Amino acid sequence: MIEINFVTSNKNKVREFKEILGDKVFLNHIELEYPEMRSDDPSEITKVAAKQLAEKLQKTVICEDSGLFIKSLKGFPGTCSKYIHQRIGLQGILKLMERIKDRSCEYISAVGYCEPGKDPLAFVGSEKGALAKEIRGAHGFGHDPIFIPEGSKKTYGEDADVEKHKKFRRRAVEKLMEFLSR
Ligand code: ITT
Repeated sequence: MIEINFVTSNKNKVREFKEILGDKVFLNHIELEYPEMRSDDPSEITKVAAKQLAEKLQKTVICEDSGLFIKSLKGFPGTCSKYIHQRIGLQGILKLMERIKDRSCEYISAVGYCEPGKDPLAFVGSEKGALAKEIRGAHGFGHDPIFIPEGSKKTYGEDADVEKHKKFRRRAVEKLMEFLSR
């Protein structure tokens, strides 16, 4: 069985990774907050973090940087998603979008991977969608109650099986699995 050390402070991410990986993988959660560099590119952020964590812990690790990129706001909040979510929340984002017609957005997950002494890698998954006009549903976490994935009328917050259906994280984690099973 493959064993993976996942460094994250976010328990929701652990739950979703477990759902995607099923019983093929033992996911060892290392609960740790770590500093992230400033960049617009989630791959760059997660690679730098994975390298630092692998050297610090002397373990092969994965970590993840994810975020909501709103087209009409030129990609905001993007890699600042956590900070903005803590400061202005979902209502704050809806307010910023009040008179804006184009509500298209994208969710991106970049999974960083690094073995001690080696160069880091990143596996990226994304999913297009639209911002809801109001908060809908309480499933999932973070931006799920305002993100309507392409092809659906419901937000992820309205989907009781959101962990099974969320595509951006699944796409990134499946690329990681492909690499690990090579
Ligand atoms: P780490 O310790 O893994 O960094 P974090 O919560 O700080 O955990 P990020 O830096 O990737 O993670 O922050 C992204 C923010 O975007 C996060 O705080 C959530 O509010 C939101 N987010 C991440 N994944 C999400 C998802 O699947 N659905 C909705 N919102 C999500």
